[in-house]
Amino acid sequence: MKFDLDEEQTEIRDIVRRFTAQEIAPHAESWDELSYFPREIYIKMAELGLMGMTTPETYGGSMLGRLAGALVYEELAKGEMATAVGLSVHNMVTGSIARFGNEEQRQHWVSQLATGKLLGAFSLSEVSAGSDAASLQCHADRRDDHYILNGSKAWVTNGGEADIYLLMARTSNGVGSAGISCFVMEKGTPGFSFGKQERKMGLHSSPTRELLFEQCEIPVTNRIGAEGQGFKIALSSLDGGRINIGAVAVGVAQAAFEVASNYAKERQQFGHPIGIFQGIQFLLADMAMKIEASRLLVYQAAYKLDEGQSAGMYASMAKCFATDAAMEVTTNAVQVLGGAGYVRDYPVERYMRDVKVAQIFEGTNQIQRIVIARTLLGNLR
Ligand code: COS
Repeated sequence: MKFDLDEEQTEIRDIVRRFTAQEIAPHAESWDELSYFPREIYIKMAELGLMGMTTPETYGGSMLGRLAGALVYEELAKGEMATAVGLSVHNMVTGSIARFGNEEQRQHWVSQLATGKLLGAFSLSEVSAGSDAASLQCHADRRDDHYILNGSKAWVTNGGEADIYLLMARTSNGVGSAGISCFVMEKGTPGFSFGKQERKMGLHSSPTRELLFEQCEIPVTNRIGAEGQGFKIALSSLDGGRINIGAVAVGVAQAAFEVASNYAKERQQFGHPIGIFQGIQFLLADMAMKIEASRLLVYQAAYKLDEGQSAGMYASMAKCFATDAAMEVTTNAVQVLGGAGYVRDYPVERYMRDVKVAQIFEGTNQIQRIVIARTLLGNLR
């Protein structure tokens, strides 16, 4: 067992670190202030091979894999969480069509997504179906060679900006997960419009939008996988998405730690740098300890998924632990900076506002604990 990055992993990390320092970090504050979605950055990320990280090279992807992906998300999130999240969602869509789509669908969509010509969004949740995703109501009724879609979807990351929406809808009247199918919905399809843009606590440069469907016609050829397979496609895609979010949380937490520890070395009170006081030292020690533990859990889950091992529980552990830790770390970073941390002169208040949602999206941390417990104990009834 080795705990060091190999040469290729180190190179990927360093390339993305430089990219983040040059292209993202200098703009993070203004993007947040202006709620600006930096589409141009996605074109540049495509040039680095980041838009198809779990997509084979035949379809324009780089197939870097989950572990290298974790390094990428961590580095990006140190600069700005929103862009890292947008990229994660895009890769979830690209990877899922590559994995569950047929050859024609891969040729058509994956190649354009992986090369950055198209941007992807993932849409499972509805206003009345969040944690209980299998209760979703948006329905697609089959008519000959197409489906008619009616209903709405909620809280869609990249919503409005994305060209392609990987969408779960009910195709049978039955309740529960078995009646759900997966579709590719293209922006501009008649009957498909966007509802309200959410006004959020943080992650301002990541658009979160409602999708509305009224008698919207989708060709049967846009269905990914068999009828009834949609819920499994969604949850299996989320296994990877949850690891990405764990990695994003590690990046935000690391960035917060760095600001706090530098501040503790410089800020003078009572005639000393405040880092001399145990009240501050213990906060920083706990922050560093939890970041390291989070990183190891993320790497382990990513490794298992790369190796084709059963990774769902490990993905949930990584996501839950890393995002809870990041919330604590960013909150304590604000505490170390005191008044300077609460105002916008330093980025720690943004880190704290942004990372809160990581305990909520891609499955709340309560849902992650359910997944972990069910895996360990079985689905007790
Ligand atoms: N990969 C593939 N299939 C999976 C899976 C996974 N990770 N997890 C569950 N499944 C399958 C199950 O095996 C089951 O299949 P069978 O009926 O053939 O046995 C089916 O999916 C239904 O699973 P389950 O009975 O566990 O579904 P529940 O309705 O009880 O829901 C939870 C399980 C609560 C864990 C699920 O709804 C969930 O993760 N909710 C959170 C949703 C979420 O993350 N939303 C965020 C969206 S992105 S912002």
